[in-house]
Amino acid sequence: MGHYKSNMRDLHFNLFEMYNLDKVLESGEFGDLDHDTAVDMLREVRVLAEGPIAESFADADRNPPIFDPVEHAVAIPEGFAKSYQAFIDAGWDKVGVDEELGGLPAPRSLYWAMGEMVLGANPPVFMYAAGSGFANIFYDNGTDEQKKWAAICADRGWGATMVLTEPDAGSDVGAGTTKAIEQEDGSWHIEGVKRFITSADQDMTENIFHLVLARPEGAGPGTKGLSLFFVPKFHFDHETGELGERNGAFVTNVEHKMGIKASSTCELTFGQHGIPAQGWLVGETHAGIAQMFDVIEHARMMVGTKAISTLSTGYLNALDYAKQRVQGADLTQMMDKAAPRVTITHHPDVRRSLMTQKAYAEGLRAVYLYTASHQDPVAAQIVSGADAKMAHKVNDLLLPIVKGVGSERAYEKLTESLQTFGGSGFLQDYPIEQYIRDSKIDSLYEGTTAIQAQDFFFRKIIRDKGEALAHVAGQIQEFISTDQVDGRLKGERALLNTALEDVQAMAATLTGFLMAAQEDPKQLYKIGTGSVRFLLAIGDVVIGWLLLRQAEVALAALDNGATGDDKAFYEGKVAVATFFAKNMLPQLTATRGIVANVDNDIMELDEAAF
Ligand code: ST9
Ligand code: FAD
Repeated sequence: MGHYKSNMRDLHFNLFEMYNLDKVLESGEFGDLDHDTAVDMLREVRVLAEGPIAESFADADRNPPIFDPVEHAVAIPEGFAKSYQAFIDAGWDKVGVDEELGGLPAPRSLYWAMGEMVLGANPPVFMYAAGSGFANIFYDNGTDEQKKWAAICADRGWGATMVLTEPDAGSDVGAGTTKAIEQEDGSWHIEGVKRFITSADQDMTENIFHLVLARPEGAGPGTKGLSLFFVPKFHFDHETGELGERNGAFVTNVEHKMGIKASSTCELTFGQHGIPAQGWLVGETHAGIAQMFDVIEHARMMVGTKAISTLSTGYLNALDYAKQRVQGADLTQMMDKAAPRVTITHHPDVRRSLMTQKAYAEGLRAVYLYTASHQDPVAAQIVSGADAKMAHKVNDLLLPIVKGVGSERAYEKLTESLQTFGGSGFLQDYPIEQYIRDSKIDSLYEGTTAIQAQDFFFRKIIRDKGEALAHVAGQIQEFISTDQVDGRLKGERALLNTALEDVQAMAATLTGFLMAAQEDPKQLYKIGTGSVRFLLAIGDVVIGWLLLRQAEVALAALDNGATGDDKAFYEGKVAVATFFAKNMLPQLTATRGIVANVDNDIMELDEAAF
């Protein structure tokens, strides 16, 4: 048995019992794809994820890709390449991709549920295999001519990258200085050095195409002055795809990292090795940052799902261990030194920890799948009654929660998974230490948590005039006031109601600071100080709400006489929702007080005093 433990029962529960995937499929929006096929797909991906994909997880961590600075080439370890190939050979990289590119359209909830398993088993496999997805975005944004190139990229299985970051332009992408110089033939030469580029070289695909943000000569400052360029590693015949000369984009370093070592993180240098780095303006329009955000939105969803999946397998590994590890006597027999020894699942603190892990793993799964359901208008209508415009806004609103809250909570609660193992958790004999190292990146790349929190407040709430937030809050309110289980979750509903009021009060406080900033700009600091707390607090409300909705579905199933494994599963659903409501939601009242009392003391403090 490999390291990765999927949670197929919970995936099925979310997809079919919560979010009505059957009705989404019956809409006909996804062709012939029906219930049985969807179930088969999930099963097949699970087998692959738990087997060949997971197989190289530890080995590629201990023996990561090797960089050859002379050839500017990255060699991927053989075991990992096999895992990657198993995924590609089965054609899973084409799911969710347009038919024009040889893909199989699928509901986003199904796509991300399958993605969860790959991302939990061996995340870099999913990342290296994203070429067809990138080609789809290139296709959507490209000219008619470029659409043909996109089809070639997907058909020939080329790798792909998103190229934004520079040494002095990380969170602040608009500080980028990489230049683009227009050529007489309509193409461009790119010059500059990009940093931290995932998958910028590998030896598993014959070619790689880079989607690069660069500033055309004379363009203005900031992100709005950036344009998006298609820059292949090898030139190719634009009709047949046949490879030509090497283009002038070379990997000049590969980073040594804390985790996800199998994923090559590269410095990528354009036009400084005697060969120009030739690129083509995507769509022939200078709308680089908006186009790149088409990629970023997918990548943020991916990062959150990766983190959540890692927490889930961390929890399930911890649970298995806890059921077997015998240590100490039952607390009620603590004075009897001869009392029988018990498995650690008998200890209240281990149960508290396991239930905390379960709550966030399953709660966050519910959040990412709810979000995914708003990535298809047909599904959004079924899941929340949102029309296409509102579905788009709800997805926008929830992405910082999936990414920001998902990554923070997963990393935090994975330390609980490790703690469950005691000292053994610290060893490389178990996967948890690697899970922790591998998941730390999730709160960093694709926009740090601070950036997610600001995006959430300024763009997704204020700029949206609170419309998407009101839609989701309306759903929560409706749940609070519509009891379908004869008062059995009455106390929990009351706790959710208080928590909702708490975050609404926080939103009002932060909005108040924004208004006050018109007179006194320093009031904005208070938003900056409170915004991550606010994001995490809203995350808890959404998690608490979805867990309670799950509990309601579970209670109905129990009332209908569920037995055996199903009975245990549904009882677990009720227990975890109740636990979350009682143990996590009340903390938001304290956070509300903290946010209300935010001041500028730390901003006024002399740096020397830190
Ligand atoms: C990275 C990659 O870290 C890590 C992993 C790579 C793995 C690769 C594999 C990925 C697989 C997944 C993809 C598969 C594809 C599958 C497809 C299947 C079909 N939403 O606020 P302003 C835009 S990469 C949308 O003034 P500043 C918008 O156009 C590095 N758009 O920003 C806006 O204009 P307007 C990641 C947004 O102050 C314009 O930007 N790096 C959003 O100029 C300007 O907005 C980062 O993420 C949004 N939320 O710049 C950087 N926000 O307002 C983090 C902005 O007119 N930093 N736009 O609409 C930030 O995000 C900053 O906030 C900033 C600020 C750069 C945007
Ligand atoms: P900085 O921006 O310097 O941030 C440092 C700290 O300051 C952070 O805590 C941050 O939250 C805080 N901070 C910065 N600005 C603000 C602000 N305005 N308000 C509040 N706090 C702020 N990039 C790509 O383009 N493509 C890739 O494929 C890619 N892959 C990556 C893979 C790995 C393994 C890594 C480590 C990075 C990758 N990146 C990639 C880059 C990644 O997106 C950046 O590291 C990230 O956006 C943060 O930028 P930075 O590292 O420069 O940190």
